[in-house]
Amino acid sequence: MISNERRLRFVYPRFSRHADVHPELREHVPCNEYFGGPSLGIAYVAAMTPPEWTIEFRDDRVDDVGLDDPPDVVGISCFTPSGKRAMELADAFRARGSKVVMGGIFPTMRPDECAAHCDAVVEGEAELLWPRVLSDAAESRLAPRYRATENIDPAKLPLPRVDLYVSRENDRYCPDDYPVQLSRGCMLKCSACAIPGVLGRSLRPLPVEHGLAQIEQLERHGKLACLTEDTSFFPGSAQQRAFGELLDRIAERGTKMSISYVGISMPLVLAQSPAFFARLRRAGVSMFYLVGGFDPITRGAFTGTDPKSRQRAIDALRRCMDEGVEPYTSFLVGNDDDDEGTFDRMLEVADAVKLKKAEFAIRTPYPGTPDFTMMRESGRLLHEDWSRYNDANVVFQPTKMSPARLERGYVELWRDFYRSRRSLAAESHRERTIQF
Ligand code: B12
Ligand code: SF4
Repeated sequence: MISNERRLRFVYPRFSRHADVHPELREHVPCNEYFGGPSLGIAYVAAMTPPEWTIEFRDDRVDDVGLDDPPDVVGISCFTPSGKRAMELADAFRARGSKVVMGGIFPTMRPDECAAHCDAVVEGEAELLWPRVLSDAAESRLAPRYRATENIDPAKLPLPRVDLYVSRENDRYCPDDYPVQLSRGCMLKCSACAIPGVLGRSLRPLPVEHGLAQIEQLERHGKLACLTEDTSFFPGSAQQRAFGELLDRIAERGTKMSISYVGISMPLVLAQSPAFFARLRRAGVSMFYLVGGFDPITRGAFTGTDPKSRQRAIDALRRCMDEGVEPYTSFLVGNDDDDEGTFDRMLEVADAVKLKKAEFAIRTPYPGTPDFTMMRESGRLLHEDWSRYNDANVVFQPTKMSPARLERGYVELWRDFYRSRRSLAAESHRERTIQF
């Protein structure tokens, strides 16, 4: 029975990150560990919650999730790295009488698996479904599955309730920034990406006003915005025009910095015009979160057999520097054409351009992606322990080296890259903060 009080608690389950899996990174890397907020999933779903519900939020990475005080309904949001922990928490809350609803990337991709641990799974974009899920819960008639069959009109999206996230900050956990999304879904099918399967196969830009309102909301909390999706940059598209307009609106408001970094891929850096970089600078953007080795073009850059791609990677990095935007680069290792020489080739490129900060990630075939299907069908998955699907473990059989060699190469990349960058330790808090 749901109480008259109608207590709803959102839970963001914990997961292991690079340095949790490889604690030696804390010695090798002379930087602060960036400990970002949760994905915007809970913040958006919370904003669609009818007013008769009292909303609580617990971040399992930093909070007690409150098993001793079970609410009427628990809404758990997870992606693959936190999927296993999410199912454990779902079991624990159900055993204490709460109704448990799971949503997010992992439940969308593995609904049957999650359904065995909760009362209802919400698949896909949840905004339009959520009020019905809650009224069904209140009337004790929750269906086991809810699947999004239509996407919300971006013009009707409410502002995400990031106040819930900020409310859990403390001395140990206080992100400088929170994510801001400027689009939903994607029409491309990059082999390692789960987004088209979760948020839809059309790229839907959010109104410029909505992006700006998210940034201003964060400013009111004293926070910066990280714009993490490169889909805003698709050349010539409505997205790029909207993104340019957003930059201009930010610039018009004065000189205060409001964006910590902007996510982009190497090919998209090369596709931008000088005028676009000027707009970025006017809006105070001084850092990119640049992904290398993920997209089809730079995937060849470190294989030793594709000098054109290598040169394009160098050009992309130099372009950022020349245009005054620091490329904080995330290198992916473990692509099928990577061999034991890939690690050194990456370091050579990083050193050739005098790259200041980088992170390294192991290719991970996340469920629901074309990569996962290919690996599973060809018998290359080593296991399906989702807690180890987090870019810091090798969960598949590489083609040109052993799993152990790939993992060692990844740890050595962190060590060797930062060996010659110890002076970062003396830089400002912002300059020496990275994700690991
Ligand atoms: C922002 C972001 C980051 C930022 C900031 C992290 C942060 N503070 O969120 C940075 C760059 C630091 C980052 C890091 C990582 N990320 Co990230 N990140 C994203 C990104 C671009 C946006 C997340 C977001 O806010 N989405 C918007 C919300 C609205 O979408 P959503 O969560 O899916 O929510 C909707 C539905 O799923 C559902 N829903 C969600 N929760 C719930 C809960 C309930 C109860 C219900 C009913 C419904 C529901 O409704 C929501 C609204 O429609 C996504 C890609 C993407 N576009 O989603 C990748 C993504 C989530 N990241 C990913 C990964 C792997 C990571 C890392 C683990 C990589 C690594 N090892 O370094 C780290 C983890 C570090 C961390 N989080 O601390 C992968 C996840 C892969 C997977 N299949 O699980 C993604 C999908 C990228 C990709 N293209 O593959 N990330
Ligand atoms: S990686 Fe980016 S471009 Fe590729 S499918 Fe995902 S969201 Fe689209």
